[in-house]
Amino acid sequence: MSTNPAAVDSYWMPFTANRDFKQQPRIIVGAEGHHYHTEDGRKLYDAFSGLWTSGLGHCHPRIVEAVQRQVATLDYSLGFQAASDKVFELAEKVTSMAPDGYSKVFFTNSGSESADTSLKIALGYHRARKEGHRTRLVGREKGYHGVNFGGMSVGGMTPNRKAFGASLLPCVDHLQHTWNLEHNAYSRGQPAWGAHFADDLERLAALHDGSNIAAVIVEPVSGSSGILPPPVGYLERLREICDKYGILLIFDEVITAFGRIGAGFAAERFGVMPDIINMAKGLTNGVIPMGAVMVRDEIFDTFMHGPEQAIELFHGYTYSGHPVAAAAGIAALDAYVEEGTFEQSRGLEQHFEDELHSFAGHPLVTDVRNFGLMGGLDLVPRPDAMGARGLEVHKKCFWEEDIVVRNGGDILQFSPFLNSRPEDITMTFEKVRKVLDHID
Ligand code: PXG
Ligand code: PLP
Repeated sequence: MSTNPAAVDSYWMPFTANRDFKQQPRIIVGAEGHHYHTEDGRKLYDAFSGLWTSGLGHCHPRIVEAVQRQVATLDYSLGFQAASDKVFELAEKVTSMAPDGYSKVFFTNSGSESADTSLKIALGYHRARKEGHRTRLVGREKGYHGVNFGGMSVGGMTPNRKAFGASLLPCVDHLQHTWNLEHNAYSRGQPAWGAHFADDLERLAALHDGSNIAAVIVEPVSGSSGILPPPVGYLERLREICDKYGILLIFDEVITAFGRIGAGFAAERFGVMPDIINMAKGLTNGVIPMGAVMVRDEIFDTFMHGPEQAIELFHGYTYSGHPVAAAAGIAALDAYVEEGTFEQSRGLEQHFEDELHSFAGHPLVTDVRNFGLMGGLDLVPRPDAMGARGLEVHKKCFWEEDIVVRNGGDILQFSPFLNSRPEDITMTFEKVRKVLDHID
């Protein structure tokens, strides 16, 4: 059976070449474990585990059952001034999984909403401390914090910004990105060179005075812009400079949280504690949309002033703490712990790294980067057709090799399941090699 053309035509797809797609639509009708089912009856291996979302695999029985039970018990509950039992239970599970010192979590519905929420919390925190002059927000080139106005403004991916240029938030600066081919091409894991890129924050503190900067937001490992692990010592240095000037440090862990880099959070893996941690995706294993913003105790406490009956944070979404999402989150977090998922993910890292780096020296590949179970392969762009080669690899993988490989322009991105079989990681790269060996 195939979706009727009028239906295909009606949908304006996100981050998609719509006209190209509609010539030969790639439509998925089912999923199970590590595979998707297509409407033409094929089974595809999912080498991107959703969109970084579904580390435990698709239709995980425990999560499916929890969602089915919850939707029949409490389909929706208001979340303002009253809330479902499930969201409190999830809050405790999230904070228990976190390093010490983060005991409060706010719920959103996506990573983009988490970005905007975290920036608002940072501004509100400073104002509550009578430092309302701290209004500047600092992101980083090549950063991705979603598509809402706050996240887009602090984000640093040119295509996501340029069409909306005049409408970005004011009072935003960007640190330099840390990618450097000359020094760090084909690094395995964290590059040894580049901690000094963090000193770019000193430049901004000198320009504006550090006392006017509210927060710095970075992905501990950049994902969307092509997997950029932090140089050794970089995050530590950023933390030190933030402390020196009283600037809040926000880690956007929408991709890195929940096992993608072999720990509950990147903060734990790197041993660098930010003030605020954003998450989404793996929080529910992608099953129901949900995001969250977790803060250090002191940030929450700072808001808890004034009359007790007064609202402390004028912020929230209709679906903040949705009971069905919360039920999915509880089941996902229980599965991570009981199945030893983070340890399993960590155990796959070396094999994944070795397979990925076997592309060093391929004539179409210019750089290879990895950290945890995040991997990027840079392809040589076709002259005058940026992104065309990457998209062709995605399409050939889909139609000819029965695997889903994600391309961000000419960068191929890999996000294997946290519970992958090593032979499936090998199989993924064999298929990618076959495609790369046969395209121009
Ligand atoms: N922050 C980070 C670090 C992200 O990776 C978001 C915020 C936004 O989350 P939402 O849920 O609003 O999409 C993200 C999302 C890719 C890819 O191909 C990455 C994301 C989304 C879709 C594709 O790398 N990251
Ligand atoms: N627009 C209107 C007119 C609304 O009433 C609301 C919420 O009540 C929103 C936007 C925000 O929607 P959400 O809370 O789902 O983000």
